[in-house]
Amino acid sequence: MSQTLPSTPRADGFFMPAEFSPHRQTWMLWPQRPDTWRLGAKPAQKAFSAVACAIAQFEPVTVGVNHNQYANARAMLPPQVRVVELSSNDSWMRDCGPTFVINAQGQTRGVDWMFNAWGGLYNGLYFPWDLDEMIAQKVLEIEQVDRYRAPLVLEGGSIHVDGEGTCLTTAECLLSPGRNPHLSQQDIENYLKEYLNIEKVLWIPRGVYNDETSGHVDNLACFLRPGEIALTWTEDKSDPQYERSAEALEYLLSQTDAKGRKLTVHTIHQPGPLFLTAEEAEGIDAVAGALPRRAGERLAGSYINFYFCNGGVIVPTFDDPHDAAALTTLQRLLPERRVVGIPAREILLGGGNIHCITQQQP
Ligand code: KQY
Repeated sequence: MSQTLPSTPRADGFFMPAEFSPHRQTWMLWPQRPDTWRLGAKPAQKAFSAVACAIAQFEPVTVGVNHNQYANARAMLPPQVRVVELSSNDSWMRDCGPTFVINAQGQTRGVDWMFNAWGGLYNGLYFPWDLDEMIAQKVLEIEQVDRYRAPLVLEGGSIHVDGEGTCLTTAECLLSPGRNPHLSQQDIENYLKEYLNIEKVLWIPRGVYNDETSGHVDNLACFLRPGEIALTWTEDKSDPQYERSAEALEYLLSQTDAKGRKLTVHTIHQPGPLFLTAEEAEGIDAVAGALPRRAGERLAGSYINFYFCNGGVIVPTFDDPHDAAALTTLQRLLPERRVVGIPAREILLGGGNIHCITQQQP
Protein backbone atom coordinates (compact mmCIF):
# COMPACT_ATOMS: atom_id res chain seq x y z
CA MET A 1 0.00 0.00 0.00
CA SER A 2 1.01 3.64 -0.47
CA GLN A 3 0.41 6.20 2.27
CA THR A 4 0.49 9.98 1.95
CA LEU A 5 2.95 11.18 4.58
CA PRO A 6 2.45 14.45 6.49
CA SER A 7 6.19 15.28 6.68
CA THR A 8 8.84 16.08 4.02
CA PRO A 9 11.71 14.08 2.51
CA ARG A 10 14.24 16.30 4.27
CA ALA A 11 12.61 15.77 7.67
CA ASP A 12 12.62 12.00 7.08
CA GLY A 13 16.18 11.67 5.68
CA PHE A 14 15.14 11.03 2.04
CA PHE A 15 16.76 12.79 -0.94
CA MET A 16 16.51 12.77 -4.74
CA PRO A 17 19.40 10.78 -6.22
CA ALA A 18 21.03 11.88 -9.47
CA GLU A 19 19.61 10.42 -12.67
CA PHE A 20 22.98 8.77 -13.33
CA SER A 21 22.60 6.67 -10.14
CA PRO A 22 21.17 3.12 -10.46
CA HIS A 23 17.51 2.71 -11.48
CA ARG A 24 14.96 0.04 -10.60
CA GLN A 25 13.03 0.94 -13.76
CA THR A 26 11.94 3.70 -16.15
CA TRP A 27 8.37 4.97 -16.44
CA MET A 28 6.85 6.40 -19.64
CA LEU A 29 3.38 7.35 -20.96
CA TRP A 30 1.90 6.54 -24.36
CA PRO A 31 1.28 9.42 -26.83
CA GLN A 32 -2.13 9.76 -28.45
CA ARG A 33 -3.64 13.27 -28.41
CA PRO A 34 -3.88 14.59 -31.98
CA ASP A 35 -3.50 18.26 -31.02
CA THR A 36 0.02 17.51 -29.74
CA TRP A 37 1.07 14.64 -32.01
CA ARG A 38 0.69 14.76 -35.78
CA LEU A 39 -1.17 12.19 -37.87
CA GLY A 40 -3.12 10.80 -34.94
CA ALA A 41 0.12 10.26 -33.00
CA LYS A 42 1.23 7.34 -35.21
CA PRO A 43 4.78 8.68 -35.89
CA ALA A 44 5.16 9.66 -32.22
CA GLN A 45 4.06 6.18 -31.10
CA LYS A 46 6.85 4.69 -33.23
CA ALA A 47 9.39 7.11 -31.76
CA PHE A 48 8.24 6.44 -28.16
CA SER A 49 8.42 2.69 -28.87
CA ALA A 50 11.99 3.07 -30.11
CA VAL A 51 12.89 4.95 -26.92
CA ALA A 52 11.24 2.28 -24.73
CA CYS A 53 13.08 -0.50 -26.63
CA ALA A 54 16.41 1.31 -26.32
CA ILE A 55 16.00 1.77 -22.56
CA ALA A 56 14.78 -1.82 -22.13
CA GLN A 57 18.25 -2.99 -23.25
CA PHE A 58 19.52 -1.50 -19.97
CA GLU A 59 16.69 -1.69 -17.41
CA PRO A 60 12.97 -2.54 -17.02
CA VAL A 61 10.46 -0.12 -18.60
CA THR A 62 6.78 0.43 -17.74
CA VAL A 63 4.54 2.39 -20.13
CA GLY A 64 1.24 3.84 -18.88
CA VAL A 65 -1.51 3.93 -21.51
CA ASN A 66 -5.11 5.15 -21.75
CA HIS A 67 -7.72 2.37 -21.95
CA ASN A 68 -8.56 3.02 -25.61
CA GLN A 69 -4.90 2.66 -26.67
CA TYR A 70 -4.03 -0.34 -24.53
CA ALA A 71 -4.31 -2.92 -27.31
CA ASN A 72 -2.37 -0.77 -29.77
CA ALA A 73 0.42 0.04 -27.31
CA ARG A 74 0.66 -3.60 -26.25
CA ALA A 75 0.99 -4.60 -29.89
CA MET A 76 3.58 -1.94 -30.71
CA LEU A 77 5.78 -2.50 -27.66
CA PRO A 78 7.91 -5.62 -27.16
CA PRO A 79 6.95 -8.14 -24.42
CA GLN A 80 9.81 -7.07 -22.14
CA VAL A 81 8.18 -3.62 -21.81
CA ARG A 82 5.40 -3.68 -19.19
CA VAL A 83 2.20 -1.90 -20.28
CA VAL A 84 -0.28 -0.74 -17.61
CA GLU A 85 -3.57 1.08 -18.04
CA LEU A 86 -3.07 4.61 -16.71
CA SER A 87 -5.30 7.50 -17.79
CA SER A 88 -3.43 10.63 -18.88
CA ASN A 89 -4.07 13.83 -20.83
CA ASP A 90 -0.74 13.68 -22.65
CA SER A 91 2.50 11.74 -22.40
CA TRP A 92 5.22 13.60 -20.46
CA MET A 93 6.12 11.30 -17.57
CA ARG A 94 9.07 13.51 -16.61
CA ASP A 95 6.73 16.33 -15.81
CA CYS A 96 3.63 14.75 -14.29
CA GLY A 97 5.26 11.64 -12.82
CA PRO A 98 6.64 11.40 -9.29
CA THR A 99 10.13 12.48 -8.29
CA PHE A 100 11.49 9.46 -6.43
CA VAL A 101 13.57 9.98 -3.30
CA ILE A 102 15.63 7.44 -1.35
CA ASN A 103 17.27 7.22 2.07
CA ALA A 104 20.55 5.77 3.31
CA GLN A 105 18.85 2.41 3.94
CA GLY A 106 17.82 2.19 0.27
CA GLN A 107 14.10 2.80 0.92
CA THR A 108 12.15 4.66 -1.76
CA ARG A 109 9.38 7.27 -1.49
CA GLY A 110 7.88 9.65 -4.06
CA VAL A 111 7.21 13.38 -4.30
CA ASP A 112 3.94 14.29 -6.02
CA TRP A 113 4.25 17.91 -7.21
CA MET A 114 1.26 19.93 -8.34
CA PHE A 115 0.93 19.84 -12.13
CA ASN A 116 -0.86 22.50 -14.22
CA ALA A 117 0.21 21.72 -17.80
CA TRP A 118 3.18 24.13 -17.77
CA GLY A 119 1.36 27.29 -16.74
CA GLY A 120 -2.30 26.63 -15.89
CA LEU A 121 -4.83 29.12 -17.19
CA TYR A 122 -2.05 31.71 -17.57
CA ASN A 123 -0.03 30.04 -20.31
CA GLY A 124 -0.59 26.29 -19.91
CA LEU A 125 -0.44 24.09 -23.00
CA TYR A 126 -3.82 22.38 -22.70
CA PHE A 127 -6.94 22.16 -20.55
CA PRO A 128 -7.94 20.08 -18.66
CA TRP A 129 -4.89 18.46 -17.09
CA ASP A 130 -6.79 16.56 -14.38
CA LEU A 131 -5.62 13.10 -15.44
CA ASP A 132 -1.97 14.15 -15.65
CA GLU A 133 -2.29 15.69 -12.20
CA MET A 134 -3.11 12.23 -10.79
CA ILE A 135 -0.32 10.31 -12.58
CA ALA A 136 2.27 10.61 -9.80
CA GLN A 137 -0.13 9.34 -7.14
CA LYS A 138 -1.21 6.41 -9.33
CA VAL A 139 2.39 5.41 -10.14
CA LEU A 140 3.21 5.44 -6.42
CA GLU A 141 0.13 3.33 -5.67
CA ILE A 142 1.11 0.79 -8.34
CA GLU A 143 4.64 0.59 -6.90
CA GLN A 144 3.38 0.66 -3.26
CA VAL A 145 5.68 3.57 -2.55
CA ASP A 146 4.76 6.16 0.10
CA ARG A 147 3.99 9.67 -1.14
CA TYR A 148 4.76 13.25 -0.17
CA ARG A 149 2.38 15.83 -1.63
CA ALA A 150 4.41 18.98 -2.33
CA PRO A 151 2.56 22.32 -2.18
CA LEU A 152 4.38 23.60 -5.26
CA VAL A 153 3.58 23.58 -8.99
CA LEU A 154 6.64 21.97 -10.54
CA GLU A 155 7.51 19.63 -13.38
CA GLY A 156 10.35 17.12 -13.22
CA GLY A 157 11.88 18.62 -16.38
CA SER A 158 12.47 21.90 -14.58
CA ILE A 159 15.02 20.45 -12.14
CA HIS A 160 18.20 18.37 -12.21
CA VAL A 161 20.18 17.25 -9.16
CA ASP A 162 23.74 16.01 -8.75
CA GLY A 163 22.78 13.72 -5.85
CA GLU A 164 25.30 15.55 -3.66
CA GLY A 165 23.22 18.52 -2.55
CA THR A 166 22.99 20.67 -5.71
CA CYS A 167 19.88 21.42 -7.79
CA LEU A 168 20.05 23.01 -11.23
CA THR A 169 17.06 24.99 -12.51
CA THR A 170 16.12 28.08 -14.51
CA ALA A 171 14.64 31.27 -13.11
CA GLU A 172 12.65 31.69 -16.33
CA CYS A 173 10.65 28.55 -15.55
CA LEU A 174 10.40 28.40 -11.78
CA LEU A 175 9.55 32.10 -11.47
CA SER A 176 7.15 32.12 -14.44
CA PRO A 177 3.74 33.62 -13.56
CA GLY A 178 1.84 30.46 -14.53
CA ARG A 179 3.43 28.30 -11.80
CA ASN A 180 3.57 29.74 -8.28
CA PRO A 181 2.97 33.50 -8.58
CA HIS A 182 2.27 33.82 -4.84
CA LEU A 183 5.75 32.52 -3.92
CA SER A 184 9.07 34.39 -3.90
CA GLN A 185 12.30 32.92 -5.26
CA GLN A 186 13.35 32.25 -1.67
CA ASP A 187 10.05 30.46 -0.90
CA ILE A 188 10.54 28.23 -3.96
CA GLU A 189 14.14 27.53 -3.02
CA ASN A 190 13.01 26.55 0.47
CA TYR A 191 10.50 24.07 -0.98
CA LEU A 192 13.19 22.58 -3.25
CA LYS A 193 15.44 22.15 -0.21
CA GLU A 194 12.64 20.49 1.75
CA TYR A 195 11.32 18.13 -0.95
CA LEU A 196 14.57 17.24 -2.78
CA ASN A 197 16.72 17.50 0.34
CA ILE A 198 19.37 19.61 -1.38
CA GLU A 199 21.58 22.38 0.01
CA LYS A 200 22.08 24.70 -2.94
CA VAL A 201 20.04 25.81 -5.97
CA LEU A 202 21.82 27.05 -9.09
CA TRP A 203 19.48 29.46 -10.88
CA ILE A 204 20.43 29.63 -14.57
CA PRO A 205 18.63 32.70 -15.93
CA ARG A 206 16.89 31.27 -19.03
CA GLY A 207 16.27 28.00 -20.85
CA VAL A 208 16.24 27.18 -24.57
CA TYR A 209 14.80 29.74 -26.98
CA ASN A 210 11.10 29.19 -27.82
CA ASP A 211 10.79 26.28 -25.40
CA GLU A 212 7.06 25.97 -24.68
CA THR A 213 7.74 24.88 -21.08
CA SER A 214 8.94 28.41 -20.15
CA GLY A 215 12.53 27.24 -20.25
CA HIS A 216 12.87 23.82 -18.62
CA VAL A 217 16.44 23.16 -17.56
CA ASP A 218 16.34 19.62 -18.98
CA ASN A 219 16.50 20.99 -22.52
CA LEU A 220 19.38 23.35 -21.71
CA ALA A 221 21.80 21.80 -19.23
CA CYS A 222 22.31 18.72 -17.06
CA PHE A 223 24.82 17.13 -14.71
CA LEU A 224 27.07 14.48 -16.25
CA ARG A 225 28.45 13.75 -12.80
CA PRO A 226 28.91 15.93 -9.69
CA GLY A 227 30.85 19.05 -10.67
CA GLU A 228 30.38 18.53 -14.45
CA ILE A 229 27.62 19.98 -16.58
CA ALA A 230 26.66 19.64 -20.26
CA LEU A 231 25.17 22.76 -21.87
CA THR A 232 23.49 23.23 -25.25
CA TRP A 233 25.44 25.65 -27.40
CA THR A 234 25.68 27.53 -30.67
CA GLU A 235 28.53 29.49 -32.20
CA ASP A 236 26.09 31.62 -34.21
CA LYS A 237 25.85 34.99 -32.48
CA SER A 238 22.81 35.94 -34.56
CA ASP A 239 20.86 32.93 -33.20
CA PRO A 240 18.61 33.93 -30.25
CA GLN A 241 19.93 30.83 -28.46
CA TYR A 242 23.44 32.30 -28.39
CA GLU A 243 22.86 34.85 -25.63
CA ARG A 244 20.86 32.32 -23.58
CA SER A 245 23.63 29.72 -23.70
CA ALA A 246 26.35 32.34 -23.21
CA GLU A 247 24.66 33.78 -20.10
CA ALA A 248 24.17 30.24 -18.73
CA LEU A 249 27.86 29.48 -19.27
CA GLU A 250 28.94 32.70 -17.61
CA TYR A 251 26.61 32.05 -14.67
CA LEU A 252 27.70 28.43 -14.18
CA LEU A 253 31.40 29.30 -14.34
CA SER A 254 30.84 31.94 -11.64
CA GLN A 255 29.24 29.43 -9.24
CA THR A 256 30.28 26.58 -6.96
CA ASP A 257 28.13 23.57 -6.13
CA ALA A 258 26.85 22.48 -2.71
CA LYS A 259 30.21 20.88 -1.95
CA GLY A 260 32.10 24.06 -2.85
CA ARG A 261 33.47 22.70 -6.17
CA LYS A 262 33.95 24.95 -9.21
CA LEU A 263 31.91 23.62 -12.13
CA THR A 264 33.30 22.24 -15.39
CA VAL A 265 30.94 22.97 -18.30
CA HIS A 266 31.00 20.98 -21.57
CA THR A 267 29.20 22.60 -24.49
CA ILE A 268 27.31 20.47 -27.02
CA HIS A 269 26.39 22.23 -30.25
CA GLN A 270 22.63 22.32 -30.82
CA PRO A 271 21.01 20.76 -33.91
CA GLY A 272 19.75 22.95 -36.72
CA PRO A 273 18.27 25.46 -35.97
CA LEU A 274 15.16 23.37 -36.61
CA PHE A 275 11.72 24.61 -37.75
CA LEU A 276 8.25 23.05 -38.01
CA THR A 277 7.48 22.26 -41.67
CA ALA A 278 4.14 22.99 -43.35
CA GLU A 279 3.53 19.27 -43.81
CA GLU A 280 4.15 18.62 -40.11
CA ALA A 281 1.93 21.52 -39.04
CA GLU A 282 -0.92 20.27 -41.26
CA GLY A 283 -0.88 16.90 -39.51
CA ILE A 284 -1.62 18.38 -36.08
CA ASP A 285 -5.28 18.87 -35.10
CA ALA A 286 -6.24 22.44 -34.21
CA VAL A 287 -8.13 22.39 -30.90
CA ALA A 288 -9.31 25.47 -29.00
CA GLY A 289 -7.28 25.91 -25.82
CA ALA A 290 -4.31 23.86 -27.01
CA LEU A 291 -1.06 25.49 -28.14
CA PRO A 292 -1.34 26.30 -31.86
CA ARG A 293 1.54 24.81 -33.88
CA ARG A 294 2.33 26.87 -36.97
CA ALA A 295 4.55 26.10 -39.96
CA GLY A 296 7.90 27.87 -39.72
CA GLU A 297 7.99 27.99 -35.91
CA ARG A 298 11.37 27.44 -34.33
CA LEU A 299 11.61 24.09 -32.53
CA ALA A 300 13.47 23.92 -29.23
CA GLY A 301 15.84 21.18 -30.42
CA SER A 302 18.67 20.16 -28.08
CA TYR A 303 20.84 17.07 -27.55
CA ILE A 304 20.86 17.80 -23.81
CA ASN A 305 17.36 16.33 -23.54
CA PHE A 306 18.90 12.85 -23.21
CA TYR A 307 18.23 10.18 -20.58
CA PHE A 308 20.61 8.23 -18.34
CA CYS A 309 19.71 4.59 -17.71
CA ASN A 310 21.69 1.76 -16.13
CA GLY A 311 24.87 1.61 -18.22
CA GLY A 312 23.37 3.63 -21.06
CA VAL A 313 22.54 7.10 -22.33
CA ILE A 314 19.63 7.52 -24.77
CA VAL A 315 20.23 10.61 -26.90
CA PRO A 316 17.83 12.31 -29.35
CA THR A 317 19.01 12.64 -32.94
CA PHE A 318 17.46 14.78 -35.67
CA ASP A 319 18.95 13.60 -38.98
CA ASP A 320 21.09 16.72 -38.61
CA PRO A 321 24.76 17.43 -39.41
CA HIS A 322 25.41 18.03 -35.70
CA ASP A 323 24.15 14.57 -34.62
CA ALA A 324 27.48 12.80 -35.03
CA ALA A 325 29.45 15.34 -32.99
CA ALA A 326 26.87 15.28 -30.18
CA LEU A 327 26.98 11.48 -29.95
CA THR A 328 30.78 11.34 -30.13
CA THR A 329 31.20 14.06 -27.51
CA LEU A 330 28.75 12.42 -25.09
CA GLN A 331 30.44 9.04 -25.56
CA ARG A 332 33.83 10.66 -24.82
CA LEU A 333 32.45 12.41 -21.73
CA LEU A 334 30.65 9.28 -20.49
CA PRO A 335 33.06 6.42 -21.34
CA GLU A 336 31.55 4.15 -18.68
CA ARG A 337 28.20 4.08 -20.54
CA ARG A 338 26.96 3.09 -24.00
CA VAL A 339 25.58 6.09 -25.88
CA VAL A 340 22.58 5.22 -28.08
CA GLY A 341 21.12 7.75 -30.54
CA ILE A 342 17.37 7.52 -31.32
CA PRO A 343 15.66 9.55 -34.08
CA ALA A 344 13.52 11.95 -32.07
CA ARG A 345 12.19 14.71 -34.32
CA GLU A 346 8.66 13.35 -33.83
CA ILE A 347 9.04 13.78 -30.05
CA LEU A 348 10.43 17.28 -30.52
CA LEU A 349 7.33 18.20 -32.57
CA GLY A 350 5.31 17.66 -29.38
CA GLY A 351 7.47 20.19 -27.56
CA GLY A 352 9.98 18.05 -25.65
CA ASN A 353 12.29 15.13 -26.02
CA ILE A 354 13.58 11.84 -24.60
CA HIS A 355 14.26 13.21 -21.12
CA CYS A 356 10.78 14.74 -20.99
CA ILE A 357 9.02 11.43 -21.73
CA THR A 358 10.92 9.31 -19.19
CA GLN A 359 11.09 9.15 -15.39
CA GLN A 360 13.57 7.08 -13.44
CA GLN A 361 12.60 5.04 -10.39
CA PRO A 362 15.70 4.45 -8.26
O1 KQY B 1 10.69 19.61 -21.26
C1 KQY B 1 9.97 18.76 -20.83
N1 KQY B 1 10.30 18.13 -19.71
C2 KQY B 1 8.60 18.46 -21.36
C3 KQY B 1 8.12 19.14 -22.53
C4 KQY B 1 6.62 19.16 -22.54
C5 KQY B 1 6.03 19.72 -23.75
C6 KQY B 1 4.54 19.67 -23.74
N2 KQY B 1 3.96 19.87 -25.02
